Amino acid sequence: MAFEGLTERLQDVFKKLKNKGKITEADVNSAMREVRLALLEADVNYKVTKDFIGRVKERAVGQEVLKSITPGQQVIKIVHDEMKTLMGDSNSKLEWGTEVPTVYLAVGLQGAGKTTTVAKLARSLTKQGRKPLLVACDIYRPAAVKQLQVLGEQIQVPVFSMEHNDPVAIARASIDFARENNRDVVIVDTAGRLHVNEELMGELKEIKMFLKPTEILLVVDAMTGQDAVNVAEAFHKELGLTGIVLTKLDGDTRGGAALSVKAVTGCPIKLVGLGEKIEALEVFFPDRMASRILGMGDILSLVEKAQATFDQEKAREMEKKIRTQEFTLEDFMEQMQQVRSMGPLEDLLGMIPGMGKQLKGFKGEIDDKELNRVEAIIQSMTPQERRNPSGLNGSRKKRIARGSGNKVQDVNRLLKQFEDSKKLMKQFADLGGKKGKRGAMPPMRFPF
Ligand SMILES: Nc1nc2c(ncn2[C@@H]2O[C@H](COP(=O)(O)OP(=O)(O)OP(=O)(O)O)[C@@H](O)[C@H]2O)c(=O)[nH]1
Ligand SMILES: [Mg+2]
Repeated sequence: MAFEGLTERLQDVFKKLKNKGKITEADVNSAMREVRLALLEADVNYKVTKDFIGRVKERAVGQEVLKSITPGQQVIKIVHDEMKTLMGDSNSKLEWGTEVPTVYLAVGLQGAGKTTTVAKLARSLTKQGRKPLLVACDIYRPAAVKQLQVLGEQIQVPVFSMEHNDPVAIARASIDFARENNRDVVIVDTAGRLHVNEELMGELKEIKMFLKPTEILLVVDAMTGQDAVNVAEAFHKELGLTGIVLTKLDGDTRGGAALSVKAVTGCPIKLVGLGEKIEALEVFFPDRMASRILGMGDILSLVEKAQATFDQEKAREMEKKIRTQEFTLEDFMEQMQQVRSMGPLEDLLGMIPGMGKQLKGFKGEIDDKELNRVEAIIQSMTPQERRNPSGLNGSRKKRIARGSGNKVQDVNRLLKQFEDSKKLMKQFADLGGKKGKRGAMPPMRFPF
């Protein structure tokens, strides 16, 4: 999980505050000194930190906070609010242009994640029913066009490229191509450079002039901390960015870029990259990010992730099976695999309030071991046995245990858990049906 160092330190500070019935101005000051150090250590910009602490203190030492019944909680809430404001007051959605096609331009330094990001974005827009066209304007790195083509193929989005031409000409031609081929959004991938330089800016300005992009998105690597912030400042000055995409947040243990870049540049973070996989792109929500940083979890993102992953059609089918008690071990396994495809369990659990800290120690173990075991057991059964597990006798159980490298007790435990969750799900399904809320997926109990 990203930002764990910062989260832990802040939680320690808050624990002290929460444990106090009464809080004095001195308590607030000493807590804020610690928060300040934690932020600086997380590589948050010095001035941003200073202003932030100033605002929190000003609000926290007010009478109504210190005299309230839960002063600790109030202070934490102020920190949360201010942290949210620091990252942007609301989430900034990508805009649509007034003309078709809408144009998005991705810019940034070498290796920041531009090409990956444009492909992720194209995939996500496709899912929303849009028809994107990817445009390969990186003509400098030999394999760059190929890289985009491979990604385009993977997500079934056309890629526009031209050999022996300059980026500006390619960009211009791509608009005609998009119109002729009914593509309503053009996403342009550009070349990176090692540093901000005139050559790069000149080229990008020219592309900007011809394309008049609705969004100019700077892609920066969150792991580079304050360097990312400096890069953003330079690009914003030259190009007038509309948004920032923070990539590699999955590997960012500190959080300095996420917390500083909006405050320093005035330009909002619009998207975040959370992994190398094509689906690892999320809309940036300042309030949810603040909650995550403060270790309050991120339930909303979790719910959305679940909705995006679960196949609605399948969910309805399952619900029907549950109602009619036709739910089998095969379905049970399928559901489990769906949850698995949402990403590492550790990440998911980290989004649940209060879980972040408890997860320390069993990183990556909980999910795979236990789920693998359950899958192995179910896979060792015949299709008939999976459909009717109550008919399993001792010798069959022994066979299944041996076949999956488990003990008979493990098989029994799984069967009991399956029956329990079947009952539980039936209750929920009936409840939902009575209230007339159909199609809602009943909660699922997992064997751990
Ligand atoms: N972990 C992680 N890796 C990422 C993320 N985004 C991109 N990457 C990786 O970063 C590396 C560089 O990504 P590219 O998309 O090729 O970067 P680029 O900005 O197009 O690079 P140039 O075209 O050379 O300027 C690749 O190995 C990506 O898989 C992310 O959000 N998380
Ligand atoms: Mg690239």
